[in-house]
Parts: sequence; structure tokens; C-alpha cells
Amino acid sequence: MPGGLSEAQIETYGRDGMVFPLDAFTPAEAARYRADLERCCAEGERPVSGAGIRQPSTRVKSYLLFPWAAELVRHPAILDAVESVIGPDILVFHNTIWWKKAGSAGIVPWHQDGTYFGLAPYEHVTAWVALSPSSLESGCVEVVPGSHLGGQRAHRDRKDPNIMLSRGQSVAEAVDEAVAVPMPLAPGQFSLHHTMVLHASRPNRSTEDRIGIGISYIPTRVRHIGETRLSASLVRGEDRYGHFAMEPRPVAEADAAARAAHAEALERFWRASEAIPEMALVH
Ligand SMILES: O=C(O)CCC(=O)C(=O)O
Repeated sequence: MPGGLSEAQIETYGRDGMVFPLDAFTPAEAARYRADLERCCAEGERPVSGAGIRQPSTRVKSYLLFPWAAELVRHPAILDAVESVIGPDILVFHNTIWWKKAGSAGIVPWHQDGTYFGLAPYEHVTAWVALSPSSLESGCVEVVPGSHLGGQRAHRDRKDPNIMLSRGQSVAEAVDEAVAVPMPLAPGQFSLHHTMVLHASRPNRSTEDRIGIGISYIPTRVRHIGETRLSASLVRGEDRYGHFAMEPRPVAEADAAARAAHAEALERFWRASEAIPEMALVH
């Protein structure tokens, strides 16, 4: 692993459950990815058909539809950092595009990602990659350092149209926001956060869209606890466990093969969510 985190950064991640800012792309590369994302993922976040049937969204598991997204989730600088915390055998399990429009009241309430993914053990790490400036003013991700060490907390669904999570998933207990740490990022930078760390984000009070992509990485030893065999993409190392069906990398942008692979992966995800209700429309 040529790059990766320093000893001090690894220590920070272990203690705080997050580390930032880390550098992935040059501003020019970030601008290119942003243009690709805006071209490909401008549709609404979670389209639902007239019959109430969920439609595959380009904003989740985008790396199965678009070669640029497949390249982004395999970026060596991101994988080197991820390898520093979960080891060399790495799967991408999911991604979510977080597009908070300029002036948007959209918020993400305090939550732990691990509540909703059905993965064990809790080794999942999210790389949140900024493709626009992400500041306190534009509603960057904030975390409660060290909260990952307190284990799984109770969550409930909150009804609020401004909540960007599908069901308003939110930790049940009050969070002391005075100890929260914002993670501002420049385009091309990223943060890592642990699956058990409490995190949230506020409205975008700036005049620019805040655009990021959250990529869920797991070591190959992690398994899904449900009956349905989910899929994932091996992006580094070797899979000696076979806990997940392997996903194909897209060759051409959203062609028939890519759309079929994307639909199949999401179908598995939705089927799993019938047995594990917490997974329903996660992120
Ligand atoms: O982008 C946001 O505001 C929230 C991101 C988040 O919850 C995540 O990446 O897990």
C-alpha cells in the first residue's frame, strides 16, 4: 500500500470514529466527476412508480451503472486510506449520492449507518467524497467523536419532509450537539467515518449545491446477516469468503447490461429488507 493513513490518522480513526480531510483528486478531477454526476444523476432521488413500486435510482449503487463512478470508487488514494483501517481485501457494498441543493432545507438527522445495513461485524467504513465545497454553511457531515465506541443505539423513524433519509431514520436519544465536529471538505477531499459513529448534517444555507458521494466499504470477512445473498464489488485484494455475489463492472454508460446488473443488485437489497425492516430504502 503506497499511500494510506499515517499512524496518527489511524489512531484518530480508532479513537474518534472518523478522520478528515484526506486528499483524493485534484480540483480538475473533482470537476470532471462532478460534471459526470450532474449529467447522469440529476433525476429525483428515489423515484417510485404510480403503483408504489421502487425504481432503481441512479443515486444508489451508481458504480454499477456508470464507468466514471466505477473508477471513482476504485480510486487508489481512497482505497489506500480504506485499507489502512479495514485491511487489504476490500468490497464496495453500496454508494449514495448526497446532493443538497443551494438553499435547501434538507437535513440528515443523527444516526448510525450500521443500524440499517445488516452487516456483521461492524467494520463497514464510509468514505464521503466531496465533489463541491462542503462547509458548515452548506451542511457538511458532522460527527460525535468517539460515539462509535458506545455500540448500537435505538433508532426511530421521524416524519419530516426535510429529512434526506428515506424514512427519517434517527437516533432515539438526544444528541449533545455541542460536542459535534463538522467535517468540512474541499472538492476532491474525503472523510472516513465508522459505521457506528453518530453523524448528521444541517440545511444548505449557501448559494452553491453541496454534492458528495458516500461509498460503503467492507472487508471481505464481513457478512450480511439476512437470508438473501446480497451483491458487492471486489475493488482490492482477494475474496476468500464468498459472502456476497460478485457484481460486474460497467463497460458502457448505463447500457442494457449495466442497467440489468444495477436492477438486480437493488432487487436483492429490497428483498433482504423484507426480512430486515431496518434496511428498507436505507439511504
Ligand atoms: O451527506 C450527508 O449529509 C449525510 C451523509 C451520510 O449520512 C453518510 O454518508 O452516511
